[in-house]
Amino acid sequence: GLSKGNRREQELEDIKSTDSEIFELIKLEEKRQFDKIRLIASENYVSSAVLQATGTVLTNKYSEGYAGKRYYEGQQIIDQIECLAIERAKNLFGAEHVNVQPYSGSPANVAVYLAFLKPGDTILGMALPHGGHLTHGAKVSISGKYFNAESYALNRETGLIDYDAIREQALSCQPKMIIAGHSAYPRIIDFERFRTIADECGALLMVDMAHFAGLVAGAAHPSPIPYADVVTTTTHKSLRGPRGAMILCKEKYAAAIDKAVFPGMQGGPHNHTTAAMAVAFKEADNEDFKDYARQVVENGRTLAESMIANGFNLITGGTDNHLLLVDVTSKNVGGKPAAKALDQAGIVVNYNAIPFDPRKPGSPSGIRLGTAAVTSRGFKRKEMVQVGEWINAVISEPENHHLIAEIAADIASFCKDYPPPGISI
Ligand code: DSN
Repeated sequence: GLSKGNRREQELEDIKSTDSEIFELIKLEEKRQFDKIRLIASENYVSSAVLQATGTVLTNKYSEGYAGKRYYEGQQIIDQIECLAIERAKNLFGAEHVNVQPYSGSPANVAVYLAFLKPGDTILGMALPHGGHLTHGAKVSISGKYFNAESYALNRETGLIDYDAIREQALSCQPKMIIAGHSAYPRIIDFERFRTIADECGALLMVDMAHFAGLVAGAAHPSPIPYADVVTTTTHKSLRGPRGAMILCKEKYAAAIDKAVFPGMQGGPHNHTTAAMAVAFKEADNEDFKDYARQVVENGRTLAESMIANGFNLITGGTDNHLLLVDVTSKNVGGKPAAKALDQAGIVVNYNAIPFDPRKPGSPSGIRLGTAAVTSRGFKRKEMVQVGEWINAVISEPENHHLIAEIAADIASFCKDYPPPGISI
């Protein structure tokens, strides 16, 4: 509302007088986030409450260690904040133990490896070009350099996870750890099946639920918690919290995980982020958030229908979560030029490899779409159908600058009716 807008303006007044360049850039980024349809599958709009928590004096405090066992004095308040964040995360996800200190998803994943693996140990994760993450064993990442990283592919015909093939591969390479989870897989993962495979070859099971954590919290997606030894997640994607991460695990691994995060990987936690996480977990622990999570999935289905009706080829033929992977080459365009044209038109996506992509990673066949951010600004069926129409119009004529300018103007005007959380312009 208006009062929130005024409050935010007042907060930014000090930036304006101290550093007009950064002030202008922040305002421009606010406007960009307001005026454009953000379909980046890993992004969202946090609430004003989460935003405010990140901009507090909590950023001033060092607190290496854990509540009751810190290496600096003055932790009377910080201990309470971190404990609140942990308790809320435990309740929200039904986890036995939670560490909320990882700076982001990549350090969280590496902390898990540090807790359980030695350099050279074998890990088995989803291949990066098939939707896995860099830290699931990609050769350019520390996870691929320090460990013997084997990767599983998706099924060539269906684009789906091939559990029988993973089982065979696991029994043959005997990984110390199997990693489930993804950055670009549009379907639900069978965590129980992964558990069985891990048990059969004596591996630990880690699930990286970063993309779908909000759907798990909102009961719109199965939870990996009962099946995995360790679950990692960022907090800023579908979960709609601040940029950060956490590790959830069984109590028997609590000491190993905590030691790996601090002092293994990190120094002082970012307390302003921890507080904002606590706020986000409170926001996620109610019926409104369940409605949000259901709507994210519903919007994914609607967008998938609209894309298919417009002649696009969706990897796996659809989606069960917030994410769509679209092969745009049927429209005689590559993923990168498609993404660039969409951005100019006011629809922000990323170009993305598709499984067994015949094109190079720098210029792949696909684009990735996600519905978490637009659902936060109130998009439903009608809006998602319209988004599909716009995407088709742009990708059908990516060089038509006149058309793209017209669509950009239409989208900016359309977006005025859907103010996102945290931004008032
Ligand atoms: N960068 C995130 C994503 O876009 O999926 C994953 O790390």
